[in-house]
Amino acid sequence: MGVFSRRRNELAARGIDPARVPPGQYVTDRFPVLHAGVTPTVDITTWDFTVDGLVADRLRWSYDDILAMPTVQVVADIHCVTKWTKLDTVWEGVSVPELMSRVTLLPDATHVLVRAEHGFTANLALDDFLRDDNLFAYRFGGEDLDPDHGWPLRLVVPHLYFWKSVKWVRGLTFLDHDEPGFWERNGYHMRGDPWAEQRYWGD
Ligand SMILES: Nc1nc2c(c(=O)[nH]1)N[C@H]1C(S)=C(S)[C@@H](COP(=O)(O)O)O[C@H]1N2
Ligand SMILES: [Mo]
Repeated sequence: MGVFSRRRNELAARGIDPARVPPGQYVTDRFPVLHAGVTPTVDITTWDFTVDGLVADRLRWSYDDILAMPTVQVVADIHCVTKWTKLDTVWEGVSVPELMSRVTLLPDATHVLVRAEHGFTANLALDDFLRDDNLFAYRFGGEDLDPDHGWPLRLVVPHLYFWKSVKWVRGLTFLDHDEPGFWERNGYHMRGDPWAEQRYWGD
């Protein structure tokens, strides 16, 4: 029996539909913590979220402004480039389309650079960013998001590898071109589709 059919049989024996697991991934119930640098200490009273670049008006929201926006719950499978997949994760927060309904993009905008604490960034094409399943999450599994997993606010982009799901997010810069973010400058793929195994440069 080949490695692929063995893997499919193992997943099926655990009651997992193999069609939910992208190539090269294994399923875990754990929730590993992975990031560059240290978990930031956040003062929520001075915390802000800013929107700039190719927008009609720059915007600045406080944490209370974010909490006052309508909430959504998203159940998503997440896929890390280090090969773990976690199924049925439950997130709550503000959907990207909901937040973006307050932003007027200029016609030239094609990409967004998501900005986070410590100068961390990740790039997304607008087609990948403006999706109904994407959200700015502040709750996970029915509880406040753990600081190690991105509290006070984390972008979740379920259809791409998890490094695009920026923890400790602080804002958005809209661009008329693609620009690599932190991990993308360090060898990770510009897009990161797990179903196409877009892990690293040249994939
Ligand atoms: N701000 C920030 N967000 C980040 C990262 C980071 O280094 N800084 N790493 C990314 C990577 S590579 C992964 S795999 C996931 C890990 O999220 P987790 O620690 O909640 O599992 O966070 C992503 N978001
Ligand atoms: Mo990662």
